[in-house]
Amino acid sequence: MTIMTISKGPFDGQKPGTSGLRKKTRVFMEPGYLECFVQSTFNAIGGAAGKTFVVGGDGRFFNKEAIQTILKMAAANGASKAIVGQGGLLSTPAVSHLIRLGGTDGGLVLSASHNPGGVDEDFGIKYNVPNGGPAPEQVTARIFEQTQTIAQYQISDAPDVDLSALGRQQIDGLEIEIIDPVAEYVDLMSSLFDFDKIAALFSQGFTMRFDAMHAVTGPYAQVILEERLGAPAGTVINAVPSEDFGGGHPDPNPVWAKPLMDEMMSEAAPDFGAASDGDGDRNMIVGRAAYVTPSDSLAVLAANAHLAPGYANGLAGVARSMPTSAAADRVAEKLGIACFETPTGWKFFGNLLDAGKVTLCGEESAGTGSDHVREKDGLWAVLLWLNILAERQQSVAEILADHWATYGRNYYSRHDYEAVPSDAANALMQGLEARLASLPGSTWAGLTLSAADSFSYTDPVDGSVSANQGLRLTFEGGGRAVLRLSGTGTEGATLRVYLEQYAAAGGDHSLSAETALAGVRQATVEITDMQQHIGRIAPDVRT
Ligand code: VG1
Ligand code: CO
Repeated sequence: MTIMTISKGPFDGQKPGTSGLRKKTRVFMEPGYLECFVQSTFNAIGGAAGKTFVVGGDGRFFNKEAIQTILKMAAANGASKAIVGQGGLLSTPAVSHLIRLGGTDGGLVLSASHNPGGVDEDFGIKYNVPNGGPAPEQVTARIFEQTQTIAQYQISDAPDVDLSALGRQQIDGLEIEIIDPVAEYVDLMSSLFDFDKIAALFSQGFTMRFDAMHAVTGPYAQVILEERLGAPAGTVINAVPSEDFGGGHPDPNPVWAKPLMDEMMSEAAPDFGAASDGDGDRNMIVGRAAYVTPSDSLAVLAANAHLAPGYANGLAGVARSMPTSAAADRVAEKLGIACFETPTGWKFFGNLLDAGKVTLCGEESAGTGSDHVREKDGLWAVLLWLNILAERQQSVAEILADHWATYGRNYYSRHDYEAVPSDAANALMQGLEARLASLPGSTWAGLTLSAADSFSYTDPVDGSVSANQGLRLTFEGGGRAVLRLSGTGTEGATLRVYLEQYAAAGGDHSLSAETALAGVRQATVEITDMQQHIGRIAPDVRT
């Protein structure tokens, strides 16, 4: 074992983000950088001695090298066991499940999620705690504290581990078990959903396209959809994980999954389309000529989850991140269950799930999940949709139309302004924040503000407070805009502007989102002095 000395903490100024640590890959490859984060994590949890960890990643460039480093550091820190996905692959929800299944001390996930991969793109690492979920703020704060003072790390001199061979190996007293990344996850899914019913749907001629986006869900989707549920070969496309995700962004939204969107809008569209992201925790749902926004998807799933065996007893409650539309709230109200509003990031759902207060959770950023794990879960959402489609024997478009007719429609879109100079983005946010109290009652682009505040969350379980979680502008007539800065970007600042407009049940639900949201958008551009602050009002990405 070698004790390496670090002269200067490489993390100066790096605060914990929405989801672990994300940086350019070359930064992670700098000597001592990854090591500093891993040692700080071990230190923050009272050391690794005697502990068991799950380790895996989404297969992006530097995944295998990072895993070798982590295993050698776990060995040198006295950990007793590491459970590793074969080839270094594990989806984020699979890691969460394995942590829970084995009662382990947590896991390390190598991924920058939906960000592109490659030597000049992004890499990331996050620590998940023993409940299977992302480290809560108290834990990420302790990791950050450690990075500020860390002076050395411990690493084994053992040769590289063979990540391709299933079974057990040893280095320096650390037992390493290489497992099939897919098997346990498939068992979990088959315990929640009616696989026979979904298989019958496929055998009736129901057609589907699942775009794995060259990322980690390819092997999972092939086993579940094609082998277990009998969907024809070719249902899953881009199924082999590649180090640079085929040169694309493994981000399941209409912009980055455009080939799938084009197919679903074409004459030859299959009945159902879906995609997942780099690490398999996000999902996109699209029917023939019917894109389902993530906020609507959460609401439809909440309204119909009881049709799947795993949720036949109904839901304890639902939770959504604050910028997610209020569509799920209307379903919760009708079901007579609680609806919680949390800050952005899955870590905030953990306590609610552990306490049994909620069963389903979702975020507008294409994340949906339930109490089966403590992460959002892309394939889970796809399978719940399939189970519902098999039970209702209706198209996605029919289910959506019926949903809006019952609950009304929350038109929704997120506008992202990327690589904004940090100073300019901060000035916009601070300028708006300073004026919040004076805004209610004022009118912008014909819309009157009824409320304006900065979202602060008090965790109903442990009472912890998370302030400054986004600025909210609420308009008379059912409009809302939310502004916040991304905590996962790696270049400058990303300003996210979330736009919503409610149209009541019985109203017109046939507008395009762009048309329905034009008023809220214009009012927001004016209130924030967007042009003056960041020099543009047109976003880079609209989802
Ligand atoms: C984004 C999303 C957020 C999500 C986070 C991690 O964060 O907005 O909803 O939880 O990414 O997603 P931000 O701070 O950039 O807005 V991912 O799929 O890590 O796994
Ligand atoms: Co992800």
